[in-house]
Amino acid sequence: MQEKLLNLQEAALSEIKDASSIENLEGLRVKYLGKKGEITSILKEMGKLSAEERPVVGKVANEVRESLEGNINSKKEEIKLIEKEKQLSSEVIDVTMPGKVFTVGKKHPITQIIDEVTEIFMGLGFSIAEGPEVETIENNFDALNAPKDHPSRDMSDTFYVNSELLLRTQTSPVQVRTMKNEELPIKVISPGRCFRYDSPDATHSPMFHQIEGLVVGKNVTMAQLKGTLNNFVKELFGDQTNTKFRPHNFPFTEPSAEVDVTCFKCGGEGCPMCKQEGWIEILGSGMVHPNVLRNCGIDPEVYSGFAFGMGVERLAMLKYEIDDIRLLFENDMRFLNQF
Ligand code: 2NL
Repeated sequence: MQEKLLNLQEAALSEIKDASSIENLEGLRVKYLGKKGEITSILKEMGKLSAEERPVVGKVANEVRESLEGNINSKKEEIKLIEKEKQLSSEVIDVTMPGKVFTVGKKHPITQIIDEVTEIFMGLGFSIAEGPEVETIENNFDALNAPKDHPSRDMSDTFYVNSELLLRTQTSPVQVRTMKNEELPIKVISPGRCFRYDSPDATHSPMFHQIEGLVVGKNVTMAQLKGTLNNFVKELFGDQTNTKFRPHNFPFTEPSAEVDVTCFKCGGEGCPMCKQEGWIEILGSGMVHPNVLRNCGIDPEVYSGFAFGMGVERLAMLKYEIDDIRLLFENDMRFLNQF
């Protein structure tokens, strides 16, 4: 029996030595040391031994058990260590590798101009009004005193959505909404996107931006319009900038004027930028037509107002000397990053 135990020990130790996983070792523990294991079954035969042999075999059996237990445990530690090292080497971080480059974005030049202009008018006491890009024909044309046969109403000039709705062709419907819904006095500017059925070329885009302004109250005058716009252009283009008001015609204002500013490139001397005129046109303006006030529920006998409007793309093209409006909407970062 002693020999049986020693053979068993030899076989077990060799199996333990070759074990490759914790589960493997657990299987060996059950096989040799478990309740139904091989040592137990040998010990069950102890009854057949003489009284002298029994303690000797018992001692050997205990030694075999202890040696197997010890070997299984130390092999277990060894496997744990190897697995840990494997994991560590597979999770290694190369701290010398270059990081991902995050590019910092910037405002689109159109947004820059809108922010700059609205900032100036906020400084003059205006608040910002916004409205939907899909508008009613009423707010976009009728309320603004546009004659029923005005060419801008044509299907070929305006994007109609259905018989009542269209894509706004200017931001004035925002001010119409303000006059219809808000308390007087009103002092707002409305920056936003507009749409006209134009084929794109160097100076036209079917989608563009406008900033319009509106002041309505008691005793609002053309002198205040001129003062406001003089303040504005001096802040935008510099203190030496002057304005020139030229008579014009808009359906929604009477009288109406187009506004030129001193050429900011040559200071008025005449240069290619201003086509040798010394002046550059940047705005349309006028006193709000009495019909418009009436259409918006305001009594023109009691109240008056001035209004103005400018094209944001035109301002951006002048300021940054861009010669093709389409460049602004191609979203080529090499172009946009210049501003
Ligand atoms: C231009 C001319 C203009 C207005 C816009 C306006 C709005 C209301 C009533 C009266 Cl609600 N007028 N807006 C007035 C004059 C000129 O814009 O050349 N824009 C690019």
